Amino acid sequence: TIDPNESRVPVPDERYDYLCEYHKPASKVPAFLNVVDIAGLVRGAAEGQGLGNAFLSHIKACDAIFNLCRAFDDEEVIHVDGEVNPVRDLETIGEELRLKDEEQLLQHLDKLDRTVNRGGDKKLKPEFDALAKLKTVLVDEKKHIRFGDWSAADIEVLNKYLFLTSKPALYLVNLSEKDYIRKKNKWLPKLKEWIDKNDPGAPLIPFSGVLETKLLEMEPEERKAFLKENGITSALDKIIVQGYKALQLEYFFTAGHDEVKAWTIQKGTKAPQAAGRIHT
Ligand SMILES: Nc1nc2c(ncn2[C@@H]2O[C@H](COP(=O)(O)OP(=O)(O)OP(=O)(O)O)[C@@H](O)[C@H]2O)c(=O)[nH]1
Ligand SMILES: [Mg+2]
Repeated sequence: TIDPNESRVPVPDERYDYLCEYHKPASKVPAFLNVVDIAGLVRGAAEGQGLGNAFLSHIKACDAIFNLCRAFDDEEVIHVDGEVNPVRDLETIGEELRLKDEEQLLQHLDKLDRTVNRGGDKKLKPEFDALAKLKTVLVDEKKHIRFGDWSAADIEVLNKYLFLTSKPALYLVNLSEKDYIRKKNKWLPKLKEWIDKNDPGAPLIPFSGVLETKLLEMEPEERKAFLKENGITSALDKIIVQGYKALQLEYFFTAGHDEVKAWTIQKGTKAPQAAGRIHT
């Protein structure tokens, strides 16, 4: 991958399917998740190794990050670091994101220091203080920003800068078809342990790239039979639904003969405001 690849995927929902089935509407609008596939981060990416710096702008524009790692062996598929080791890969990715934020944060701090402390412009003092507080977590403690304890005022500053490590992460683990079917892989317990320690509560989703490709190539009947025979489901729906959930969005439906439509709102929006989305 060199340039980012973007796709807009409908969020699967049985209730939506039911409404469409029931109303047979002229127009159907499900909820969508935009997914952008970017080049993998190698060690040193924050300093321009591999495809380097481009990832900053690519990730900055997103609201959550899928970290996809490899847990299948295949002599034919080389790994940049030689051996397959997804725990090391998650460490690498996490550290490159942190380093990129560190670089950005120090730049902003330096600039604010010049205007606020040396230039005497006190207007931006609260922003300087918030960034200085961020520095303790990100640089001194070497932690991702989302694990800090932030006040409402800090969050306002955070929202302005869109730091990479403030975004929620999900972990996708690519298994061989065999491991996915038997639901067993030697890395899964280690990855679970790593996530519990480094990103508690973040979703860990095993899938199999080869298997999903194979499923997409099958006819619907054949696919159904294959899934049933092996006692498995495709992981795609789960990946999309969990990805959408990470965005802190939710949706409600309007349904009728003309249209069945999902309306997206921020989680926690009250009904009158939600209704305002429709009646504009
Ligand atoms: N066996 C196997 N090979 C795979 C799978 N997914 C990808 N590959 C192979 O791995 C190689 C790299 O795949 P990509 O999908 O380009 O990997 P990537 O991580 O997106 O790479 P970058 O975008 O360059 O960071 C290709 O030769 C693929 O055919 C998989 O699930 N199983
Ligand atoms: Mg790629």
